[in-house]
Amino acid sequence: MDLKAYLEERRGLVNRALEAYLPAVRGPAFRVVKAMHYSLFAGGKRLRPILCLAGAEAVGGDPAEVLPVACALEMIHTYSLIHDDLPAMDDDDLRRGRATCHKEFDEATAILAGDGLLTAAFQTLGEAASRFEGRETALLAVIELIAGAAGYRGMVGGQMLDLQAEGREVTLKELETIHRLKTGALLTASVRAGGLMAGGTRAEVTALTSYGEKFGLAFQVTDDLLDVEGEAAEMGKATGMDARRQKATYPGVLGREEARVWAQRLVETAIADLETFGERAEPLRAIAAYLLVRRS
Ligand code: GRG
Repeated sequence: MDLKAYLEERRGLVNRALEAYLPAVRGPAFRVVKAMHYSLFAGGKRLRPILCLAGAEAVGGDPAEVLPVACALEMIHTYSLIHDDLPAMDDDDLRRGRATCHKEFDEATAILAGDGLLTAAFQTLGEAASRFEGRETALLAVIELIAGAAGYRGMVGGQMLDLQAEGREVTLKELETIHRLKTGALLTASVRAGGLMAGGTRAEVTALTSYGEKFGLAFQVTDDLLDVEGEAAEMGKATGMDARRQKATYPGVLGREEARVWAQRLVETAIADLETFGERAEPLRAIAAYLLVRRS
């Protein structure tokens, strides 16, 4: 399949929906909404929403129908990047090729923009109830799933562990726990939510979850490799930061070559999880394979 064309089409779909779900930049709290727009429309890959649409497609659903869920996932992801870049966390100046939110606005506005996006995500999910008439139970399950993946048992917990691990040696097992929570949980929830919302069977949703878990780890291994080997201009952020912050990484623990082999194995096993879906999972297969060649 033509993955580039597929991703472009999906990105367009998601971006138009995000424009519709986010409040217009006006009103008394103009400044915080402007900061939310600034970070959300800074040109991210839209990987989580695209995984959500592809999860729906794999179980035979209409991807357009799950757009509110897909957009909520991107809002949560963008909030996490804004907060991650703050001086109290990673203290980064560059994100998605432009100044980070706190650099462009100020720290307080960036904190509020993150809070605004996180809450807008759940508002978007709540407001979507009228679209999912008869499927309210699935929507509630998806809301619970996303809250769990984003919260202290998922991304927030992983971020805590990651910060605590800075400057000390970690085992491979610890590293895996950090990344399963910090990045893997929301990626897995994305593809699972698409399958759940589109009416996938229990077996299908289990297969998508297993794919998502391996995909999440492979994403992190390749992200770590890009931090060592990638070009800052292509990445839209500074590289070499993990070493500077004394962060534990896969290339650091395994060595670059073994990390590459590990990513390859994860991608292969993720793709093997999709056997039951046939042709309909072709986008999920192609997206997983793309992890091994991505440059941003
Ligand atoms: C602040 C609660 C809280 C959590 C932050 C996701 C995260 C947790 C931190 C981001 C730090 C980081 C760079 C992690 C590596 C993996 C990652 C999430 C990369 C960015 O995701 P992409 O590549 O970004 O999907 P785009 O910009 O394309 O959306």
